[in-house]
Amino acid sequence: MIGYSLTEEQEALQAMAREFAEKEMKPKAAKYDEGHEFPEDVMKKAFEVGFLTCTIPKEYGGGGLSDIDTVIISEELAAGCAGMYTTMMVNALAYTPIILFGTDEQKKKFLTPQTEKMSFASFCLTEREAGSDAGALKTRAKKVGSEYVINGSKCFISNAGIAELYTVFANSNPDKGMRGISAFIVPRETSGLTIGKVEDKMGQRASNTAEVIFEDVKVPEENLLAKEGIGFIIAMKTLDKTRAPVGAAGVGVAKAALQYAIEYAKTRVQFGKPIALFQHIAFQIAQMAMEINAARHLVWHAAWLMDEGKPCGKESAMAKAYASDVAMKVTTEALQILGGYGYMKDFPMEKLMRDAKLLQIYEGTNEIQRLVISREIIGPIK
Ligand code: COS
Repeated sequence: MIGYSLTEEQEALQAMAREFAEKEMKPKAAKYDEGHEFPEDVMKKAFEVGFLTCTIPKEYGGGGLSDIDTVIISEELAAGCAGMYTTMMVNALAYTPIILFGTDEQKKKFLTPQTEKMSFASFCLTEREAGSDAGALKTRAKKVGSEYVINGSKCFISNAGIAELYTVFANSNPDKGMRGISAFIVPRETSGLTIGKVEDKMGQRASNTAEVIFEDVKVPEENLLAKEGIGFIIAMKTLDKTRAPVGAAGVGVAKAALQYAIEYAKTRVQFGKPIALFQHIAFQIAQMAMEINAARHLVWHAAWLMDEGKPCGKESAMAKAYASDVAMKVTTEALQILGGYGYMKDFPMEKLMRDAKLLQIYEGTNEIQRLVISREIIGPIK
C-alpha cells in the first residue's frame, strides 16, 4: 500500500522546521553567506530545538527521528539556508557510523555529550587523492599496543573547524586495499589533530569546510568502530542513509527558488501585464513544480525504505542525484525569470543557485550516484 499522509507529529515537526527556517534562518542567510561566517546564534537556537542531534536515538539523549522525519525537516531547513542546513545535518552524517555500528558504551561515551551542549561533528572520509575513489584513501592507522596511531590528512571536511568529534576512516591494513580500511572515533582534543586550510566556497558559505591533519594521533582501541577492515562498508552504509536527506535539501532549495519566482512573476509587469500571464513563464513554473514533486517522491520513498529496514542504496542515490539536479535546474531557471534582478546580490536567487551546486557534488558526486544506480540495475556482466 502507498500512503502519503503525514502523522500529526510529523506535521507538527514540519511546521516547526518551516517556522525555524522562516524566522531564524532566512533573515540571516545573506549576512552569513556574504561574511563566510559561522552562524553561531542560529546554531544555538538549532541546538535548543534539537536539530543538531535529531537523529541520535532518544536513549542517548537525541531526538530519535526516523528517516522520514529527517527528510521532512531537511527540506524545510534547506529552504531557509542550505549552508546552515549543512552545518546541522553533517552532524547526522558523522553520528550515523556510531549509531549504526557503535557499541552501547561508545554511544553513551561519544553521542550523549553531544546532546548536552551545542556541539558539532565531522565525517572524515575524503582525501586530496581519494574523492570519488574513497577506497584509495591513504590515511593510515597503525596498531601499537592497545592504541591506534593515525597519520594522514582529510580535505573538504564539513564542520571540521568547529567540530568536537570526528568519525575518521583510515587504513589499518594497507596490504588488503579497501578491505583494510577501519573507522575510528576521534575527539577534537586528541593530541596531533589539527585543522588546516579553511576553504573559501562558492556557495553554502555559512557552512565551515576545512582540512583535518592527523600527526601521530593516538586513540585507544575502544575507539575503533565494530572491527578492523569494515570501515569501507561502514562508510557506504552511512552514505546510503544520508544521501536521501541531501536530496531533501535539493527539494527545499528548489522549492524556495520556485516560490520566489512565482511571487516575482505575479507582480513584475512587462508589455502591460504580469509576466506570470505569459504562457512561457507559466509553463516553466508548471514544469518546475512537477520536477520538485517528483524529486520529493523519490526522497520520501528512499526514506520509507530505510525506516522499513529494506535495502535503499540505489533509491537513496536516485533521490540524491535527481533532487539535486532538479535544484540546480530550478534555481537556474527561476533566476532567469527574474532576469537582471536574479543575478544581483540584492535578491536571494543567486545564492540559491550557488548553494544548489554543492548538492550535486558532496556526499558523492551525481556521477557516483549514477554509478551506484547503474551497477545495481545492470548487475554482473559475464
Ligand atoms: N553497502 C554495503 N556494502 C557496500 C556498499 C553499500 N552501499 N557499497 C559497496 N559495498 C561493498 C561492496 O560489496 C564491496 O565488498 P566486497 O568486495 O566484499 O564485495 C566493497 O564494498 C567495495 O565496493 P565496490 O567494489 O563497489 O567499490 P568501488 O571502489 O568500485 O566503488 C563507490 C565504490 C564508487 C560506490 C564508492 O567509492 C563511493 O561511494 N565513492 C564516493 C564516496 C563519497 O560519496 N564521498 C563523499 C564524501 S562523504 S561527504
